[in-house]
Amino acid sequence: MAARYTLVVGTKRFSSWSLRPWLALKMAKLPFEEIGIALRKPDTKDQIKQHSPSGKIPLLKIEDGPCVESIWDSLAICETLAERHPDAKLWPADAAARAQARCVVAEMHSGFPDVRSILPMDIGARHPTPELGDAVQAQTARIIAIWEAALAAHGSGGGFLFGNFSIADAFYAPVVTRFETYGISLPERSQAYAQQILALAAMQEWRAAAAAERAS
Ligand SMILES: N[C@@H](CCC(=O)N[C@@H](CS)C(=O)NCC(=O)O)C(=O)O
Repeated sequence: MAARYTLVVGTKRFSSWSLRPWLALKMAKLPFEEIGIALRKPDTKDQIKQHSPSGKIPLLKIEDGPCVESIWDSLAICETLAERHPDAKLWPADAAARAQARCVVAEMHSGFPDVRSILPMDIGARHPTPELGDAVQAQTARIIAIWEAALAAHGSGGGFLFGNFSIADAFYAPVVTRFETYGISLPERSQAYAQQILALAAMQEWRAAAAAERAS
């Protein structure tokens, strides 16, 4: 029997970290259940602690026969899915492309702090472009350089960063929405890539759920 997956996610409007594994699961067509936790509430910490030893979400619960395990980091979840489902090709098949994809995912996972804080994810919303200091401008330029280089080398094979959808796209999808929300202009190829990500049925599903949260 297939393992049962439950993904614990935060408020869809804000939780950029949650969007990554959620999108990877959807794009890999892996069925899963969801537990949603409202962020920025007085009881958020307590709610998260009921699931996650790190006090952070997302977290993937895997129930496989008698074994139950929890994976509590967005990259660890994506790596675990790639390992358990090689047919989903969540990493590029080519070793050199895979190494590059891992580099850009690592950059996203551990970097761009000013983009995160000055351009927080607010999916579907439009806000005036804030004052972009030197750090945000440098980090934005680096993200665009990553996209341009990956798309130039691999994009013709499917329009994603490494051709077909990969974990790299899952990791940069929240940034795509930040650039849309704050009106950050992109070169043509990156703009086409951003549009392709935003048009994914899964992204629209997440966005609709975020809009429903906002209305409730
Ligand atoms: N490195 C973690 C970071 C996850 C993270 O920072 N999650 C935020 C929500 S998006 C969180 O759980 N914050 C706790 C809180 O809001 O109390 C990952 O990649 O999953």
